[in-house]
Amino acid sequence: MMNIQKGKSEFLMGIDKIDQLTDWLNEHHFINGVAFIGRSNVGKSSLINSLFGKKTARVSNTPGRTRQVNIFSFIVEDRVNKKEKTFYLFDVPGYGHADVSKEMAVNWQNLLDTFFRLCSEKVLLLNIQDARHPLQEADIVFQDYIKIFDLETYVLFNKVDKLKTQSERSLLRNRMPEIYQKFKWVKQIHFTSAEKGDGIPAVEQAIVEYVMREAT
Ligand SMILES: Nc1nc2c(ncn2[C@@H]2O[C@H](COP(=O)(O)OP(=O)(O)OP(=O)(O)O)[C@@H](O)[C@H]2O)c(=O)[nH]1
Ligand SMILES: [Mg+2]
Repeated sequence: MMNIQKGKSEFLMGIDKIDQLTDWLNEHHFINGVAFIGRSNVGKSSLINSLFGKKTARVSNTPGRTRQVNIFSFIVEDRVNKKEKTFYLFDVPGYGHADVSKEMAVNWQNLLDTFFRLCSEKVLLLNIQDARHPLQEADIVFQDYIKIFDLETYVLFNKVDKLKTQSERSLLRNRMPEIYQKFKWVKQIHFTSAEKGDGIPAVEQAIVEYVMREAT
C-alpha cells in the first residue's frame, strides 16, 4: 500500500508576483505533483488539509483568502518497498470572484495563465466544485480554458455532506454522463466532504497512483 504521509507536508512558499512564479516554474519544469483549483470557498484548502494533514493550508470563512499560488511538498510512502518520494502540491487562487477590484482580478488571471502555461505537464489538476451547485458559469469557463493545457484533470464535487436527501445526491450522480460528455478531458469524478471525510481515501489513492505512475 502506498499513501500520503499525513502531517509531513511542508509549506515552501506563496507566490503572488508573476516574475517570481515564472522563475520558480522555469526552474521546476519537470517536477511532478498536484494542483487544486476551483471557485472561491468550495473547500480547496479544507480538502488539502484532509488529504495532506491538518493545518497544511489555511482555511477561511472569507472567500478569496488564498490570493497567491501556495506551494508545498508532500511525501508518498511505499510501505511494502520501504521507499519514499517527494512531490509538489499547489493551492492555486480561486476563480470566479464577484467582489474584487479590477486590478486584483487581472493579477489573478495573469497568475493563472502563468501557472498553467509554465507548470510541468506532469501536474495533476484537481478542479474542485460545489456539490450543491455543479457546473456554475465560472466552472464551465474554467473547464473550457484549461483543456488546451492538456493536463490530467479530475473533478471533485465537495461538500457532499450538505446534500441532505437521497434525491439531492442522486440528482448530482445522474448528471455524471452529461459531465463526462461535455468535458471529455476529465478522467475521473469524485464526491467528497472535507468536513466529514467522504471520498477522501479514494482521492488520496487517485493522487498517489497518478504521481507514482508519472514518477517512473
Ligand atoms: N459542510 C462543509 N463545509 C466545508 C467543506 N469543505 C470546506 N468547507 C467550509 O467552506 C469554507 C471555505 O473553505 P476553504 O477550504 O477555505 O475554501 P477555499 O476553496 O480554499 O477558499 P479560497 O481559498 O477562498 O478560494 C470554510 O468555512 C470550510 O469550513 C465540506 O466538505 N463540507
Ligand atoms: Mg483556500
